[in-house]
Amino acid sequence: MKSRAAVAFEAGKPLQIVEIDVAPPKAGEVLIKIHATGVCHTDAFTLSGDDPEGLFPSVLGHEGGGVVVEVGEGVTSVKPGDHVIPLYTAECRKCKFCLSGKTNLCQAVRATQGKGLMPDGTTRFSYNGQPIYHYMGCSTFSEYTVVAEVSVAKIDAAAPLEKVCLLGCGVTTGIGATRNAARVQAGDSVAVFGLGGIGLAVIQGAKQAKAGRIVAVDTNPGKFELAKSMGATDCVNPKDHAKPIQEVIVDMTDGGVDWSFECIGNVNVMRAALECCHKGWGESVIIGVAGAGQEISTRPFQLVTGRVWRGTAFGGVKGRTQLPGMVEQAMKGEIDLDPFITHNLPLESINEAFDLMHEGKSIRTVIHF
Ligand code: NAD
Ligand code: AHE
Ligand code: ZN
Repeated sequence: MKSRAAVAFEAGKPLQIVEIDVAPPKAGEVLIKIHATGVCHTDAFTLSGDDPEGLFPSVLGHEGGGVVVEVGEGVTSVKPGDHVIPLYTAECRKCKFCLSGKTNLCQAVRATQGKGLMPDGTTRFSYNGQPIYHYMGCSTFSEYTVVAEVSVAKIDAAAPLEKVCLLGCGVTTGIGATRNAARVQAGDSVAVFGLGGIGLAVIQGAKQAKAGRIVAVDTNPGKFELAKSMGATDCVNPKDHAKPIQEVIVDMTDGGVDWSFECIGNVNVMRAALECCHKGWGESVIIGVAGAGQEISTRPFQLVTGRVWRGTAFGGVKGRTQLPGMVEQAMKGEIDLDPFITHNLPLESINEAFDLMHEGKSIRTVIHF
């Protein structure tokens, strides 16, 4: 079938809105009509050319909501008409990772997903007869997309897709990080580096956990008002201080925070986030994605003296099992999606969403098809 899509033909170039061909779902696959999708910084990261797994031409996007149109042979968990969120972290419930009970990082389709292909090693997308790659197993910047059955979370059909699409990545990642990677408890102190969709979701998760102090850090003070309204108790701009930001936070918090979260993808900030943690027990969670070839460093003494460095993908959330419950929480108002949606645009204007993100003007732009 024909599908309007924003195609990334080349790294560093704007997306092009074209009509692509989408082949029917094969065995174990699901064809979805995407109703809305968020634009995450990871899409911009891959488009920039910094992603070692970035492939072109491809259909980016991984924060979508839609409705099942058709299922391939053997698909039993969803049917046409079901409302779904595509998952970049699949959940097969059979692999060593799923069965471990220790991680959400299902590996069932991860190898082919990283090559921009469906599990059988082929693509369902083409343009003028030339193959187009999939992205993160989702490719939500297309009116129609095909994903693996294990990469589909079925959600309540009454949930507004133009809002709960944000649970496909940003909001789930941030809130999940506070619940699963960290286990923020009432009264804990928290530092959040980077106040985009991810950092603000960490703040919302920390507030839900009744954290005592929530220190929000960003070099763009334009982000502070929203951060405060969502629960930040202190806002700090590293540019306002002569001292390294980790020292500023250690001084502010009687020796450092219980938990810190890096939500930028900057390896220097990752170091600061670790080093602002309290001696003996503070833990730092890396969420930001750093470019190819980048490495983190610190004095091993930081770890010897009890700080812990960890990281998380999709907030540690198992998508098929846990995402429907998070959608219910959003419907009950226990997760508030509204503050994240700063802009709404039609697919044709999707490049503006990238511009707004780069200019620091948006949190999430929701793209409507
Ligand atoms: P965003 O661009 O909306 O927000 C990033 C924020 O960081 C901005 O407010 C910016 O002003 C701020 N910032 C930039 N440099 C800074 C610095 N040196 N010091 C302090 N603040 C700084 O991005 P986002 O969509 O919120 O994504 C954040 C990061 O999380 C990205 O790296 C993205 O790829 C990653 N991410 C990871 C996961 C995961 O599962 N691990 C999921 C989603 C996104
Ligand atoms: N492909 C990159 C890494 C990109 C990355 O870390 N992706 C996160 C999700 S970001 C969502 O906005 C993730 O889930 N990682 C775990 C995984 O299995 O991909 C690289 O460095 O190669
Ligand atoms: Zn994302």
